[in-house]
Amino acid sequence: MIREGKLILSTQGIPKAFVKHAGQNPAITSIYTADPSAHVWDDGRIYIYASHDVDPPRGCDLMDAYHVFSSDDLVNWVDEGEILHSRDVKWGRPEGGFMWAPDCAYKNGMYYFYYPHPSGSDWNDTWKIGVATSDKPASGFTDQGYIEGLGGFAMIDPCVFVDEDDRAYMYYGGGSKCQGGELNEDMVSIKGTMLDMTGLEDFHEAAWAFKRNGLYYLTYADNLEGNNRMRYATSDHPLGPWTYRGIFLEPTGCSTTHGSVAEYKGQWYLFYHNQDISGHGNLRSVCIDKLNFNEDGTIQTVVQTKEGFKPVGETPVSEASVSYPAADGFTGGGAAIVQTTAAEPVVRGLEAKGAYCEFRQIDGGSGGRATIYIHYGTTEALAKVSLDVNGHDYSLINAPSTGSAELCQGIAYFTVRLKPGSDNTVKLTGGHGDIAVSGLTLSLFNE
Ligand code: FUB
Repeated sequence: MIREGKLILSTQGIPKAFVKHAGQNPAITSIYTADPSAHVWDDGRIYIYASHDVDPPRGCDLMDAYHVFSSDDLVNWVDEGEILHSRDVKWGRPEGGFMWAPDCAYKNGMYYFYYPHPSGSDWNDTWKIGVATSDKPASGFTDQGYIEGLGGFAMIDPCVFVDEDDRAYMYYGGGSKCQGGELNEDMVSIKGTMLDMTGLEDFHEAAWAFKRNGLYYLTYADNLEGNNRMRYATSDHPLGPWTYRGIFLEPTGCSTTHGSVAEYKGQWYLFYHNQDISGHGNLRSVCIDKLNFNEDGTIQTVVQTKEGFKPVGETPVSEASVSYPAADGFTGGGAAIVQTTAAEPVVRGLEAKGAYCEFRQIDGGSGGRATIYIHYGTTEALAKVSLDVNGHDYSLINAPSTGSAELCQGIAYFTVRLKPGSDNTVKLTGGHGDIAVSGLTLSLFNE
């Protein structure tokens, strides 16, 4: 691998060599993501606000932070990085975690990020709906506290729908109860009181509202034991009463189900999660499939595909990137840089616990967000490496099989924060399967 020119300065570009020309499900694989809320904003891009399942799993209590992903073609997704962590929530549960299914809305030049989080150690009885705001869709969010005056039941899974007349409505609920209400102009308080949403059959959680051809839709997860499905209801009014319409997503194989619906470039899609990569109900992955309607507005059962679909537009390409080949790395703990029969040296031995490869003097430009692309190869169904940047333990990164541990044709990526200048160290630690790494490519955001 050769170092190519200057650092990437595009916010949304993807290094050309990594642009995918075919889709797949799950659509996001490098980290575990769940509860996708998809929105198309004025810049023409589509954004997914997702929750993050922490690996190794324990339960939904460990869920710590939210990542945003953006795309122009629904196949190539930019990891915009973490936008909020439970440690940033001053009013939140002291033990952290429990950052469950979120949503985002835009109004008057501001993005409002809504998320459910307990305010006390007794998590089940202290749910609140927090709000963080930013003037940008995928960075710069600051927590503003929680919406006052709500409560009395499982207040999870907020969804905010802004109607064509600019009035905004919030829905939430779990434990078989769904409520909705209108938000005030400030987007952080409720006009009057929340109302029970009537007419839904077998509501469990995961409310999502949208409008198509003047008809309002409310979708949600049902209570099917161990295998929730998605159902929906329609109404002529944003707050009902609702008419139940049926099931449109059959079990995905995951005990929870959670979805959102958005139209992008003339086609409607369902964003949902399954557990296909991990086989574990607390390590979920976002999927995208087409959502089709009948003439009368009813929704056809979604066909869950492995192959997804072709890109639906052009993906901006980054013209410059910086690559750090394995030969530049410093290894230890049993890892070593070896010359293979393939063209480039690779780091091997990463299967040993504690084995690592460190890339030093990484140029962070003027500092800020940077996507780290890891070039890897593995014959394991799912290998992993642990990513540490400047001493901060970011995450285990998934590396699904590429069919070869010598040719490093796989790419796994994650967005981190770098310091200005070149005093940055990226460390990959193994111990999670036999994986070869041929280097990193770095893409700086233009903040
Ligand atoms: O991800 C945590 C919880 O699981 C969500 O809030 C629910 O909708 C279910 O997906």
